[in-house]
Amino acid sequence: MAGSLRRRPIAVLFAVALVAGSVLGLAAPASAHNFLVSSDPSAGQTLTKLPSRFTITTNEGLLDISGHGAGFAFDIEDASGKFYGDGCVTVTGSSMSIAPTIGQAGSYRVLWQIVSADGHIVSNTFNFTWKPSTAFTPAAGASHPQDCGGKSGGTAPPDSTLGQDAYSAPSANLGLVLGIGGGILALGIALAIVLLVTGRRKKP
Ligand SMILES: [Cu+2]
Repeated sequence: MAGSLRRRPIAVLFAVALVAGSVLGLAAPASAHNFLVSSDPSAGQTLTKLPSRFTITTNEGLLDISGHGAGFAFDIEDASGKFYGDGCVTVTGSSMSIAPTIGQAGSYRVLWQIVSADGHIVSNTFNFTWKPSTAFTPAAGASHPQDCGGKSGGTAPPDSTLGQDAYSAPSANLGLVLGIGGGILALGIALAIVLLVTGRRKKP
């Protein structure tokens, strides 16, 4: 009798520790790199009219220490490898945008690079199709991405090691899944312990 009474607080502490651990596990993905949530144009979209800005929105606030987008890049590249726009990005909260400058109708690639809330650089690319529905004067492309007179990144490195960070979205989701899985597991263990302790107390 004295033995089971002594064991109970330990079991409760153990269960509390497990639940607390799983809650911390759930909180962990929130401090991971930013990841792309939406964009304009969106990946794979056929754009028929230019938006007021080309925009990329991530899951949380971006880190624009310089105040003029140092470390950020938002490049628009056509199928022949020409780049459009001055590379001057505006960072606002969780989004970055550029003035929409583009050439002739055709397929385009967006190369983007951001500085995450945690200071890490994340970059990736996606494609879209430009098919203007009304008469349009194409802008002249440049052979290299522009960097807004040295203020912005200008050279998003899609094939560099930095590009690996672009896969933070799946890993953050995996972290969330693991966190939820851990939470369910912890609750199961806590329930088993409670049943065990209750069962023991009923014994004569
Ligand atoms: Cu990070």
